[in-house]
Amino acid sequence: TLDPKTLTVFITGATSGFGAAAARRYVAAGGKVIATGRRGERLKELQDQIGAENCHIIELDVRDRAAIDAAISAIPAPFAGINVVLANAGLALGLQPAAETDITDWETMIDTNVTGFVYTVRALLPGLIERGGGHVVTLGSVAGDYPYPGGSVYGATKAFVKQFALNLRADLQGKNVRVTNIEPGLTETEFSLVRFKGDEGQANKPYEGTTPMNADDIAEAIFWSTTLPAHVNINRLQMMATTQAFAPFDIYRR
Ligand code: NDP
Ligand code: 8X3
Repeated sequence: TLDPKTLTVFITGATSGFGAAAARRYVAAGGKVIATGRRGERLKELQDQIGAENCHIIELDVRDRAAIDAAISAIPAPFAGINVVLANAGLALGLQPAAETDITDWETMIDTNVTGFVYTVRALLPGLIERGGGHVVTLGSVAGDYPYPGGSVYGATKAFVKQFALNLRADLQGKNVRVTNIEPGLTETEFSLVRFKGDEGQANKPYEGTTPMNADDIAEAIFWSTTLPAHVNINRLQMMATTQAFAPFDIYRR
């Protein structure tokens, strides 16, 4: 397997959930991380917990392309050898039927999960190739494969992420850059709190009476995929809570 001590991981969305858990996982194994996100105080807390020696932090909104470029060009030497990009920042907003949705929620999801996502990958990819290879890990979702009511734009952004990751892989043939799309289902993080705009009652509902996955479960899968022997590429990894499965087609009857 690949020695995690050789890894420098650029993480978007490291202030919470999967990104924060992944930062902890890599540093615990001796790797280095560049933890980014909009909430600077959260980044500072993370850095205080896991140590500044192996965790560089950058306050960053992925929707701001100039800020991403500036941040990358200012990365200090000990963190300059980025060889894993964890393009994780993303969100769902709302669960209303399409005709009733707030159009600005759709805009925010597209701007973050699609536009900010491609800004991140595009900005970091040339460096990975120049340094001889690496790994791009993207955060898709079961929502990118399975439709559900109210999931119109969120699911579509995750279908975009999936197809982008597959196309990237085709494009990177011979460049020694691995690409993995992690596709989780029900996982308890701040995801639901964000989706329901801070309404804790609504946010807790998806997890009530069941055992969802947690951020560490997903971080472990991310870590595993990036520490496999260099000749192995996980293309897509779909994960669900054991308590989550499939439902039959929904037939409308008069
Ligand atoms: P959280 O809400 O816990 O974390 C989301 C992270 O994304 C935060 O660190 C947040 O940081 C960051 N983020 C959001 N918008 C921006 C932005 N504009 N610029 C920079 N960072 C941003 O959710 P999860 O950890 O659960 O979600 C992580 C990813 O996994 C997302 O892409 C999500 O769609 C996906 N996913 C989640 C699932 C789940 O059930 N939890 C299942 C499948 C996929 P900040 O607000 O500080 O900027
Ligand atoms: C998050 C999982 O089912 O809430 O991507 O869309 S779901």
